[in-house]
Amino acid sequence: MSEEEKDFRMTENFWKTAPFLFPVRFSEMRSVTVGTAGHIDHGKTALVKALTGIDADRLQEEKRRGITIDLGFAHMDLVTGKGEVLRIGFVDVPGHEKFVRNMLAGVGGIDLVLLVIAADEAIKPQTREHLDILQLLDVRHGITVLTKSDAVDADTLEVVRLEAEDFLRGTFLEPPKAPVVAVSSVTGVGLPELKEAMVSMVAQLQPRNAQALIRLPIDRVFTMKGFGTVVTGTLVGGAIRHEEELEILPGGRRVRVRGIQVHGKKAELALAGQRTALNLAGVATEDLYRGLTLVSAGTLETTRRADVSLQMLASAPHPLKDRASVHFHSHTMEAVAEIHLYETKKISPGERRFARLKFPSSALLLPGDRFIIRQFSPVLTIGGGIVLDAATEPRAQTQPDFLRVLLNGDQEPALAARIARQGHKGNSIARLVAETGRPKKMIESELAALCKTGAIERAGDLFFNKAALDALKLSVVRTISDFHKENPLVAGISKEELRDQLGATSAVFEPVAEMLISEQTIETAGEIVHLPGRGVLLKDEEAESKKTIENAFASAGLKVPAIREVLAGLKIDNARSQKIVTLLLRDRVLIKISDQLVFHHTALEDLRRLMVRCKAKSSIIDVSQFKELTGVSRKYAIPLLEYLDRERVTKRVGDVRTIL
Ligand SMILES: Nc1nc2c(ncn2[C@@H]2O[C@H](COP(=O)(O)OP(=O)(O)O)[C@@H](O)[C@H]2O)c(=O)[nH]1
Ligand SMILES: [Mg+2]
Repeated sequence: MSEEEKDFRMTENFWKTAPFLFPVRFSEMRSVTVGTAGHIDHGKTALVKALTGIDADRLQEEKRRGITIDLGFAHMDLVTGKGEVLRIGFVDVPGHEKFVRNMLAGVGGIDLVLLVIAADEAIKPQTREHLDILQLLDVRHGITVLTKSDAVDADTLEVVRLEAEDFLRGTFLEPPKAPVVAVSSVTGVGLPELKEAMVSMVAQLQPRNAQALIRLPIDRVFTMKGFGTVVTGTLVGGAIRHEEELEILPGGRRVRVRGIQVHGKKAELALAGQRTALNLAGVATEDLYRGLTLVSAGTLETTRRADVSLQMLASAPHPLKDRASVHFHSHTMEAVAEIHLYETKKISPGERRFARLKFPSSALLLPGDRFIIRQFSPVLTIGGGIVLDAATEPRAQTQPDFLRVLLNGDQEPALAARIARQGHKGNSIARLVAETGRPKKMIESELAALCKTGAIERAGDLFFNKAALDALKLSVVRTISDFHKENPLVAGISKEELRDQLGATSAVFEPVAEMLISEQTIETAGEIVHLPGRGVLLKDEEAESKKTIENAFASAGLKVPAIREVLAGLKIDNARSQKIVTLLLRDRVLIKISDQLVFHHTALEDLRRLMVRCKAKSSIIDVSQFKELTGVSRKYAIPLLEYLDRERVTKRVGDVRTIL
């Protein structure tokens, strides 16, 4: 049986038989996750054990070597002055510089940190590195614990306290806002004060959002006999129910929650902020590993690039060049990232810049996620930052101004910018949920507020930037208007062709067309769209007359009738028939070669071919030969030859013509 398994079984059996010590209703309980941080051997694991009675060094190698290699977990309940139970889950991290990557996987989801500084050693390299990491990850609450107080005299303890206060200045752990508590895990001195400080700190914490989308970054995977696959992690958002279907990203595998344990106790529900163990159906242990994330099924997407605000530590040894590769850590995930800087070729220690990160394989990242970057060799934390956008458009189309709006952090302008970025393609609620990782309800209410201001407009299921929608409407109207100009005798453009010419998807086209119809800017007749008062169909008589005229010329070949005679035979009045002739000439169905003579375009095309065949025998032709060849009289032959001269089919040389 593995160490994890023993641990899991122990709590499982214990809580099956033991009654709850504090029988309070679930809603009255607060659950928070507390992380340790600090240099190796400063007493982090001993402190967790002194507080909880649990040895978080669970691996045999850890016990043998007496050092923490991987994350350890423990839990306890604290009771507030008002009798409220606080469930505290601990994530004990390794302090050794070789295991910072494991430390990073642990601190991702914590609410509160205990920064441990041993009174007999004071500030050491990983005290600094861990504090840097905590600040870059935007951990906002914590307590500094001076451990091993029994190992030094009172004066030394005071000196270390002053040193610590100096070291913490300007950080979230600066006293007196954040307390510094001296303890001994050996004698127990200071532990009650530490617990008290934890209770009052937890009271200041904003509860994590249980309404948010589910996100459980996996930090441990193991198999339990009789249970199967078990994963653990700190639930950073949402609530997981028994029997719920979840999705594992990257990959998209669907799994079912067969059992839940929270802070080591069997539960029906896991809430944001809680240390959570899930027994999963539908997946084998071999297919899971630290760094994968369980999410609400069908809501989020993975990415291979992310736009971020990148902060270099002042202590970083070198500037970072554009296109540099670094180790990237976020939540429990670790990857290699290539850094593409915006607006600059290098980022110096202490500087903050926008950058695009590129990953060799898919990753789940969402706006607001904090990350750490470490250089390759020697491996060292050099910076970190905040993810602004993981649904990135090509870099050339990404404006730093867009990133500035996202960095600002206000949700409504950020949503408006995400909608504006899609231009005439619009943006949907489902896509905005996937882009931001924020719950649908919140996005819906923010969109409603934005619609009221007029900054965005809804069409069907899509939301558009007002200016982009206006431009799209205008181009719909222009396209129809152009169609009318080119096709005056056609009722209107088909919806399909219009959509095609606009290059719009039907999700965009249909609602926008509906809008224009209800605004009476355009009109429809079946599948045909036209502008009001335009593209009126020819009446039956006119359509018939048009056909008669065309046929009369088409069948006549070169021996065309006089227009007057053709028109005289029609049922319609002269004005209307003249209009039809004008349109036939404009559309080049009929071609006028002189004041009197009009031909069907096919007759003239035949004539050109005839001239080509004639040239094969002789390239010189005179008027009488032309008359003979075409069978037309002189009255037609002269204008036709002049037409051919103009068209550069023939060239007049004296009395004869050369066929060109
Ligand atoms: N005297 C004394 N020794 C301590 C105290 N806390 C831890 N230690 C010892 O310091 C060593 C390192 O402790 P550990 O908790 O493993 O440190 P970690 O690497 O920070 O987790 C162990 O030998 C502990 O017994 C303390 O409060 N007083
Ligand atoms: Mg340890």
